[in-house]
Amino acid sequence: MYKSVETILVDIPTIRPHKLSVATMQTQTLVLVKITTVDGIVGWGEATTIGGLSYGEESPESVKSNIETYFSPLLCALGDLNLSQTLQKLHKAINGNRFAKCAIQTALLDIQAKRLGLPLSELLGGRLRDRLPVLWTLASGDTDKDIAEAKQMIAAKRHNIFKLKIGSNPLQHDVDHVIAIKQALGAEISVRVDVNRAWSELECVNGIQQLQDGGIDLIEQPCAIEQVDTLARLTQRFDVAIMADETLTGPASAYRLAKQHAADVFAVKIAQSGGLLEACEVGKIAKLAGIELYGGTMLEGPVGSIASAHVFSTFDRLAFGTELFGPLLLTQDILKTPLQYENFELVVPNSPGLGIEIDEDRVEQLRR
Ligand code: MUC
Ligand code: MG
Repeated sequence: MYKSVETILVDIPTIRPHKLSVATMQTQTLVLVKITTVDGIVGWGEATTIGGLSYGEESPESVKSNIETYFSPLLCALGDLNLSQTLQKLHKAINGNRFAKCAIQTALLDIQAKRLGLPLSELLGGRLRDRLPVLWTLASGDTDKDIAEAKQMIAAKRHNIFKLKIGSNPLQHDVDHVIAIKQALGAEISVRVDVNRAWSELECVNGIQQLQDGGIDLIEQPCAIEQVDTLARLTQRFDVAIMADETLTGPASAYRLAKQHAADVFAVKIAQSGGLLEACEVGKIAKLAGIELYGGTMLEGPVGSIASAHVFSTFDRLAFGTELFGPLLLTQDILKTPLQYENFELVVPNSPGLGIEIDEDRVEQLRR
């Protein structure tokens, strides 16, 4: 049923350096997966990560190699199985590799939705909204530049919620930077921080107290990935919402975090979850545990961002919005028609499958 599986690495410069505690990005490497069926339907998926191996456990190069060596031969040798049976075979044969699995699953769902003539969201139970609020990450590292960038985004009606990447400077420097931006933008504008696991528990207590007092409304992944007890103690201790990001690695991890109520909010990411269906499961677990949801990103290009949008469109509550701005951080587009960002929101496409059209000539020009 599947004729070919191709993995394409596309290096695209970012519009400005994007500074995280774990890496400074000047370029993003999109990891695109194209699956073609024997009867000629094409599906696309994406397994993009951040900063090589500094953020996640899979690199663009490892994803490409593993898909070519293991996933592709397996998929092309399968008989006429349905989607669940296909995914079950892959899961039985291949351990881990959540990003690669997500890209493959996205492409398979894109194919299936195109076959049925439905938007992908309708295969996930159906969308509850056609538009998603999208925040912007200020990560130039410079307070005045960040304030100017935020004001420009508000004036252009692109974004009115901002996340600041901190953790690479001394704590007080970072906290002062955040509070200066919050004060410049005013009470109406939501300002959040992502520490990307840089702080010890003592630093968390000091930093979060000041950020809470300064009107910041969300603290993302302040401590190390494995420090779940610390995350739980911070969640108990502070009124400001604490969010699990890197610590949350799919449904089993969501279940463990929920049992301990180790976070107020889950940053759901399709790649970290291991697929779109698994991201929906994470959403269900959060709902049952009374944990709020946020639609996260691995700074994917348009394929992963729109796949995520289809998932987030099905969530009952999305209290903290989304950060599906990845394509806007890139200097080049790979779509024939760009994604629609308007009025502080991203429009979830309505045509069959992912609802986007890849410009394959452009991809050919840009591929590594
Ligand atoms: C992360 O940790 O959330 C999302 C937005 C951004 O600027 O970086 C990513 C990763
Ligand atoms: Mg994060």
